[in-house]
Amino acid sequence: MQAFLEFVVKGLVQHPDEATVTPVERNGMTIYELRMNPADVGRVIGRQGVTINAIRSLLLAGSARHGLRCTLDIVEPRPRRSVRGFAMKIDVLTLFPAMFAGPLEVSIVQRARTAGRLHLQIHNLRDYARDRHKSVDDKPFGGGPGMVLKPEPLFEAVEAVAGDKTHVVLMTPVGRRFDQALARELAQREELLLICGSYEGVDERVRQALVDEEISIGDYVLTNGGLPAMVVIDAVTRLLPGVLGDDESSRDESFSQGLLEYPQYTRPAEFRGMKVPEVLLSGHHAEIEKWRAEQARLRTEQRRPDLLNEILPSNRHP
Ligand code: 21W
Repeated sequence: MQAFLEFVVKGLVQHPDEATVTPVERNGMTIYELRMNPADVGRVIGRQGVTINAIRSLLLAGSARHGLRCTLDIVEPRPRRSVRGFAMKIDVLTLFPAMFAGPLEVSIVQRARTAGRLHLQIHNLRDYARDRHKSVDDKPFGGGPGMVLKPEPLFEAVEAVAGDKTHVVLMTPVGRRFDQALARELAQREELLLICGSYEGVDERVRQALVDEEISIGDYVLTNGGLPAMVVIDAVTRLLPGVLGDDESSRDESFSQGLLEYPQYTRPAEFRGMKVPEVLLSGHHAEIEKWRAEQARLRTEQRRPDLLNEILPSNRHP
């Protein structure tokens, strides 16, 4: 089986000499760990995970015939600490790993991963279920609708994935509201483990014993904590040293100082009768700065007056 997987993976990647397959036994199940050049990870996952899922199907078909249980995990190389220092490790525990294919494999987050600044791994909670049916949830004690995530798989998973320094976060609607200040706090940590709640919630003992902090992304009801976890990962990744260029960074900074963005325009100067404000075409830098500051304040007053009394006294109305 290992030889077969190695053959398939080496055929897919651009650096076949760096691709390895290692079988690891856990809970009576074999997990084949794939390691490869970070640049090849996207290739092995494939668009929307089609490639990795096809390999998993082959594996499943092959193993069922021999009465074995096995699965496949892509293990990313440990961050190279030498690359001017900092790399953050983020692990995610979810029942729906498929949700995470896509958003975290493009744009700035992908760039951070390939640059070795972000070491991200998605873990399937079901892999940590020990019983024959791999159950991860059960009916609530005391009755009521829906299901509650069982403690056993969550404890097993957190104990397997988290280290001493890991900050364990539960994504839950009752958590602290996520904002830029909290993103900055999290970006200071070395290792995060994001647990995605789902269904009707998780057994309270998970909160008591495992969780350091609970986070919500806002007051609306989602299906599970997967999207919120991706929101946190995106916002935190932008703040890691070396991820954004100086240009992008300073732009971010001015917009997270408490005012809304001023209106932006690009060419053409007139489009379907709509003109770009004259001042922006003038080349007069001081005037442009003044106009932008006014617009930012005006917009903030009209749309988000709550922001004006927050964060910086300099934002306050004179
Ligand atoms: C939705 C879980 C509703 C629980 C006790 C009795 C994570 C989320 C989520 C979800 C409930 C976040 C109950 C903003 C979100 C998340 C799934 C309600 C019912 N409890 N941020 N009955 N919005 N959502 N539990 O939905 O897990 S962060």
